[in-house]
Amino acid sequence: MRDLMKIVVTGPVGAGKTTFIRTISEIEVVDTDRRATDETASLKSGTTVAMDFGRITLGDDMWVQIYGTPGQSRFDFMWDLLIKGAHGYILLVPAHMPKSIREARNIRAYMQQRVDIPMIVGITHMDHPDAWELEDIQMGLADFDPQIPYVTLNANHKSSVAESLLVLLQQYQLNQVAV
Ligand SMILES: Nc1nc2c(ncn2[C@@H]2O[C@H](COP(=O)(O)OP(=O)(O)O)[C@@H](O)[C@H]2O)c(=O)[nH]1
Ligand SMILES: [Mg+2]
Repeated sequence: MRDLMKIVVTGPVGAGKTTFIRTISEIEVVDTDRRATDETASLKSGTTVAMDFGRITLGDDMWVQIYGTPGQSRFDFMWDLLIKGAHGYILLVPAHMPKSIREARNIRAYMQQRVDIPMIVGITHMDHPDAWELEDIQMGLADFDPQIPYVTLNANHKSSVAESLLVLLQQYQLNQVAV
């Protein structure tokens, strides 16, 4: 029997959640991107309204299920459903959209009220000309525990996505040892 881990990828609209899962999943990704009809339409043409789902195999004995949440807070009932039973999550924050830092804080606060599981922050879009410096983003997310690892990644690059997942899995293992 393989062990099963459930990981959640969350973050504001446009952070790279759907791309992250598409980049790393071994199975064809189930995604529910729909044409955006509201304020997100100006950000991108499709947006996740329910969830993304993908899966990877680690060695011979583990499956990691990866769920991506919708970005908008009006779908926060989905955040609740998806985070339940998760072993850890990654909060993606896009470096080129400073406004999304507040949304990222809201998502984090929402998750923190529901679960106490390992998490990391993944900064995407660092290659964008308007990207904020990592330190400025960290300051924007000021109330975060200094123990939380930050990684920078491009959701389109497999090695970059794999590396962030590894950091999250390490956090999970550290947590297992500590309890
Ligand atoms: N240049 C660049 N584009 C990225 C990066 N991460 C994601 N993207 C792009 O950002 C766009 C939005 O990504 P998407 O996965 O739909 O975001 P979601 O709303 O969080 O699901 C897509 O066109 C991705 O290819 C990154 O680090 N750099
Ligand atoms: Mg999406």
